[in-house]
Amino acid sequence: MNESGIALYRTMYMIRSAEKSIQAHYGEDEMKTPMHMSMGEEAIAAGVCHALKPEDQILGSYRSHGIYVAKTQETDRFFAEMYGKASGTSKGKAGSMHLVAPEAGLVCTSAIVGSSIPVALGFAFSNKRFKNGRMTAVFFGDGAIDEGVFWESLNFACLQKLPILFICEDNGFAVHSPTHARHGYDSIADIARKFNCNVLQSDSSDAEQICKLTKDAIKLIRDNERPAFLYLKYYRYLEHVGIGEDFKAGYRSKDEFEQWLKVDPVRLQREKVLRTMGEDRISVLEKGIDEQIESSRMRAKNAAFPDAHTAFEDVCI
Ligand SMILES: Cc1ncc(C[n+]2csc(CCOP(=O)(O)OP(=O)(O)O)c2C)c(N)n1
Repeated sequence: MNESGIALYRTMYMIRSAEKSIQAHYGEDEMKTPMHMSMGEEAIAAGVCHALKPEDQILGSYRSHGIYVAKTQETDRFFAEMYGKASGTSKGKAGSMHLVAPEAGLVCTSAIVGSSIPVALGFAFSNKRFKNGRMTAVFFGDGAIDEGVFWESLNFACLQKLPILFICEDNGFAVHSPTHARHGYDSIADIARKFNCNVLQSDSSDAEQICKLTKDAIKLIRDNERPAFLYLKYYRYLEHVGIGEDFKAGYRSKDEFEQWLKVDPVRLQREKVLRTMGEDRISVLEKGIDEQIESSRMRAKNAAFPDAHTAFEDVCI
């Protein structure tokens, strides 16, 4: 196992541990923000972010805990935002759906489906114009494909040959509506292929494979001077919004979930790392991360709320 395999496991474990901590404490009703959890999706967040350089930019949706942790590798400001505290990523005013970390390249995340996509185009356009070599990656769900802005943006990016990576994370549902009930075509990837862009796809939950695919996509973007579209499948473990399971809602089955659990991304990578690291060293690594998460959470819980007079600062009114 090389260093990058261990680094990928470290990142995925940190994402999972942070969300488990949210699950354990959300019921105390001190984190007031709605939660769109990333469990099941860790290989995409970690795989893509590890393939990017620190100066590269990413943008995402309201389901962005995974990409935040993967790109920043930090959890203090993350938990402070969950608790609505002044030390949070947006000074406690935005919550889980609007995480930002511009210093680490996380430009923005947004609650409005598809809305980060045209913003990403602006960054890619600027990068191309200033020839600074930075890559822009924008993450969105299959529901964003239903928005006209996705197709307009894909067209503009292809026309202008922008250095941009579109990442569609298809979990098969927009809230409870399955893809086949919303799309009058069979394959998003096939349609994207008709545009002048590089299309790559995978249904793997192996973070090393996703990382390799992303590196291939970036090379194609640079070599062909064309955007790339990564179409990736994963299974959302928890309800659309909230911290629990929703198999009783009747729109999907627990059997399906159990099939995906067999290829759980975090466990898959752990098994690979175990072969070279051994159980004792992995346990030390995991314990260190769990302690970091608990210390971030406690610091956030005990931190100060923003002053009332700051309510109208940093906002457009
Ligand atoms: C423009 C817009 N329309 C509708 C909604 C309501 N809405 C919130 S999440 C969601 C489903 C999006 O599904 P998908 O893009 O597949 O992302 P996932 O939640 O599966 O990660 C919808 C329709 C919204 N937030 N924004």
